[in-house]
Amino acid sequence: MEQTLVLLKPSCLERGLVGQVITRIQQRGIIISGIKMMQLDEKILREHYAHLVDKPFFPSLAASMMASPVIAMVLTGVEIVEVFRKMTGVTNGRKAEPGTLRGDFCMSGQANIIHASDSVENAKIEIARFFRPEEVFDYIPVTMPYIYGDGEA
Ligand code: FUP
Repeated sequence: MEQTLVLLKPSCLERGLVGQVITRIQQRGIIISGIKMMQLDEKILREHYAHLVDKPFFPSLAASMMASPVIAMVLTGVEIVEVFRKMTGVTNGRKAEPGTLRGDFCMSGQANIIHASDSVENAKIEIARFFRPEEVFDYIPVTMPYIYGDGEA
């Protein structure tokens, strides 16, 4: 099965939304394979947002990501990268569809509560950036036959 890297941003923690986001993840049938709280620093953010370091908003983006700890997660599922990007919604919460996490829980393009890997290739890189191998648990819930049909997973 595929894996993706998710960060619950300071805007998620500070607003007390962690439980609701994790509930949505679990009620969809997505497996949480790794989860921990981390304080991010400039070094890891310059790597994580390498495609944005030259943008004028990068200093405020970095500050917003360091304002409190974040919750990092590795999520597992069939086609999870695509499934979870859809659940996340577009970057700007004001434009995100209702029913998505951003569309239901935020009003901002920066304080947009959550990060999710945008491709299978980037997910592998991001998981290795945020998690040591022993922090990602290789277990299959006993409910698997009720989450996926025969031959799907
Ligand atoms: P996404 O993959 O939806 O998280 O979007 P991007 O990788 O394009 O952007 C990463 C983060 O940069 C966003 F979550 C918020 C921040 N950002 C800003 O702060 N201002 C902008 O104009 C665009 C993005």
